[in-house]
Amino acid sequence: MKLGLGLYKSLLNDQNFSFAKQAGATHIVAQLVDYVKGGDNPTLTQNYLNGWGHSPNKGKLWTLDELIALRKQVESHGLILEAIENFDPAHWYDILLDGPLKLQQMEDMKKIIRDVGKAGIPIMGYYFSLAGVWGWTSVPEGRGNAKSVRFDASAIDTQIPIPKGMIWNMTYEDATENEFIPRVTYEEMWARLNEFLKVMLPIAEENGVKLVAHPDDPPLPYLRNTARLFHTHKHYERLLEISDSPSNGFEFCLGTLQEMEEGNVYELLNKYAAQNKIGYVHFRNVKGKVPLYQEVFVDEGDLDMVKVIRILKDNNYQGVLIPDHTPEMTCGAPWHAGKAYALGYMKGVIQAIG
Ligand SMILES: [Mn+2]
Repeated sequence: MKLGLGLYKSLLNDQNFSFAKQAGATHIVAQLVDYVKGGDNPTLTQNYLNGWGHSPNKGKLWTLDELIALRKQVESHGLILEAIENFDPAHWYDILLDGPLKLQQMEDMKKIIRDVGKAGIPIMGYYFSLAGVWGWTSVPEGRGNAKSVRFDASAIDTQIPIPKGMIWNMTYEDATENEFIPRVTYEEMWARLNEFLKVMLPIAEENGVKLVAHPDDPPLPYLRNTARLFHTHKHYERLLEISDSPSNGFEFCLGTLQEMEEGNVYELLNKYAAQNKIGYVHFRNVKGKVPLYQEVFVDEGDLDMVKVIRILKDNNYQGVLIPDHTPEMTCGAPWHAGKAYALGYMKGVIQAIG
């Protein structure tokens, strides 16, 4: 098993590749969508109502040259670019919405997946969701008053509809105030995912790319009046019904899976690590479950992270673990300190269990 660091778009630079290397990471998971505020010092949202931001990339796909340049830059630091995490909502919104540009966007996505493969990047993480990550607040109520994410369904209206022009908690064109995405059922979402994967998995396989799905964060059956595909362990496992392609797999987010109402995360991890269905792991801990939970430091939550590493080792897991969003530590670089803390913990446990 390998240690990696996930970097937001605003952090994809030499300084942060050095930071990753210094903290013991060997791999990078890169995000190319700019959805986090704060640039060099990113911070997770405090105002969930406004969305993560705007994507200006409608019709502007990632190019093969850009992807290759990123891989080479990562490699120049002695690191490996393991994955790209998340498609740009401006590239595939009508696939998610079953809208009029769907066929064109399917062609665009084929090109992106081919180019990710041609660029020598083996994994593409994605999150097939309309509401996206939504409804959190970041509050200074973690250990030592660290700022960390809380979700409390009772404190918000979880079914506020999504304005047109927004998807996945980002706008891709001007949002229209009084027009909203109509209610979308689970069956409709499932049909959209099924169609998407039936087309993309053969392309992914041909180009040596694994497409791995993140579970729904927060894991509610409906959010913003739209169904969520992967809000329980059983629903998440259903992903594999679509295809047994080696390119079809999980972006295994421990925290999100622990937040779900039922199910045993260790059993799920053991089962799919054994089947080689895990592209990479989001290593995050949490206290509580939906409808109320708080993200916490890796060493203090409901999950036994030592047990997690042991399960991965027992299954000879060859993939990468990255810290997921972590509580922010009170200092000049809250995000970096939080990640360094998580990476140090992870490295220590891996060495001890080795
Ligand atoms: Mn995650």
